[in-house]
Amino acid sequence: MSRKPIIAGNWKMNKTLLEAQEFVDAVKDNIPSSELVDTVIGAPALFLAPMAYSSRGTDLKLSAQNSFWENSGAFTGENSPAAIADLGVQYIIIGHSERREYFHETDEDINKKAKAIIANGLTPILCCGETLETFEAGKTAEWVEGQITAGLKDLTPEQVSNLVIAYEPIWAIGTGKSATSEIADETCGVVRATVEKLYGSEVADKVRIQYGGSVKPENVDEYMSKENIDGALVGGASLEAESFLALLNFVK
Ligand code: G2H
Repeated sequence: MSRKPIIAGNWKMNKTLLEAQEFVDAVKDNIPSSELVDTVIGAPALFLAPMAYSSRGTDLKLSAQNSFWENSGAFTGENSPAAIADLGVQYIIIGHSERREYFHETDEDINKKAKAIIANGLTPILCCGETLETFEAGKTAEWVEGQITAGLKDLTPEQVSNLVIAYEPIWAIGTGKSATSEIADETCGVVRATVEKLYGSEVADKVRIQYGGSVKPENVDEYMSKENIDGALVGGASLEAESFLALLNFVK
C-alpha cells in the first residue's frame, strides 16, 4: 500500500500576520502537486482566515494547532472546530506534547477533540511521544501504545484510516537532538502495530504516520526513506519559506 506523504509545518506561537502572509506568498506556487504530497502549514488560529484566503486554489493546505471539542457555547478563549472548518482549513493538530505539558491536556480530552474534528469533516493530526525518562527506561512502546489506544477510543475503522498520527519523542523536540531514523521508524512501527491490533491490517496500512522532532532539510530524506514514516511534523525548520520548501525536495 502506498501512502501519500504529508509534510506539515507547526509554527507554534510564532510570526505576525504580515510574516504569515509573506510566507504564504513565497511558498504557495512553489510546492509540489498535492497529488504527490500533502503540504500543510499549522499556523496560529489568528492567521488561518487570511491565510486560507490567500492560499485558495493552490496546493497549500492549512492546519490549526488545537481546537475545542464543542462547536459552540460558553467556553471563553477556545476555538470551535466547526468555525475552523468553515474557514477552509483541512487539519487540526491535537495532543502535541506542549499542549499536554503546559495546558494539562489528557488522552481523554484529545479523544473528544479527535471526534469533534472528524465530525466537522477535518483530519486530526494526533500527536504522541514519550519523555526522555520513559525512553531511557525502555518503555517507549508501552507508552505510545497507551496514548494511541486512548486517543482513538470509539473511532470507527474508516475514521482511523483517514487520520494522521505524529510520533514526536519529547526529548527530540526543538532540542536539535533528533531521534535516529531507525528509532523513529521503530516507534512509528509501534504506532502502526497498535492501529493494527485495534482495527486490523487494512486500516493500519492506510493510516499515515509522521515523525516529528528536529526534522530539517538535511535529515528529511533519511526519515522519508523509512517504511513506517509517511511524513514529518516540523517546527523550527518550517518557519522560513526557503527551509520549508527545501523539506519538500524529497518529492521527485
Ligand atoms: C516538534 C516539532 C514540531 P521541532 O514539536 O511539532 O518541532 O521540529 O522544532 O522539533
